[in-house]
Amino acid sequence: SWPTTASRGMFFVFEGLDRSGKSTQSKLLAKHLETVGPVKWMCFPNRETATGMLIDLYLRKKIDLPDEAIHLLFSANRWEASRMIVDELGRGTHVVCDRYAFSGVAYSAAKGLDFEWCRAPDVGLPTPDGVFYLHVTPSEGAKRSAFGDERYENTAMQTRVREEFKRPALKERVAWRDVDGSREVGVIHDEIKATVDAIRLAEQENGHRPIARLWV
Ligand code: 2DT
Ligand code: MG
Repeated sequence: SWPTTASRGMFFVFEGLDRSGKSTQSKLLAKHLETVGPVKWMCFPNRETATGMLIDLYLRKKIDLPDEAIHLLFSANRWEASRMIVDELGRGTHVVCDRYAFSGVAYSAAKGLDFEWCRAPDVGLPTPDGVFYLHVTPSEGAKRSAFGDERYENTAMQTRVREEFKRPALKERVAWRDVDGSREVGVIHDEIKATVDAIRLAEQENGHRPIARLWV
């Protein structure tokens, strides 16, 4: 595990398909946590870094890359931020993140890459204290605004990714929570807020656990 101080921040991740409400809910949770302390909101891919610029070009279909190569870039994009995440948590800052390694594995495996091969490069990253997987039914998803033009934004791909997100190996030693994302924004937020506040209270009472390494 990563070395930490006695009172570290908590690390929460939002996962799900495109248009599942991750950005909305992660920003609402960040706002809620700001009432108790410093918060850093982040998202993956982070398109601003060196690897992120290549990922952005790939997603906007400006460049092509082999499936294996783009998979490793997505992982490298997280490793670029891993030290910062650990440092922020160590300083007592809560970290809220829109997508993480779970998207990394689910999207690449949905393209046909071997599941265990996909998981390997992300093994050892900081493990979140909670993952909220926002799921919407295909029919609810279809009701939401139309897909954009980026790679993966089509029904066939989303259907395959949905299946990959169900794999138990994705959730091994991970505090994974399925959240019904078909409901109203405020209802979903209240449920997540209650869960997060319970996790925070338990951590305060039992003493903070060190930050574990993902899938180790
Ligand atoms: P956004 O629409 O959230 O910007 O994501 N993706 C994401 C991967 O294929 N691998 C990853 O590791 C991550 C983090 C999901 C852009 C797309 O990139 C996909 C949708
Ligand atoms: Mg998108």
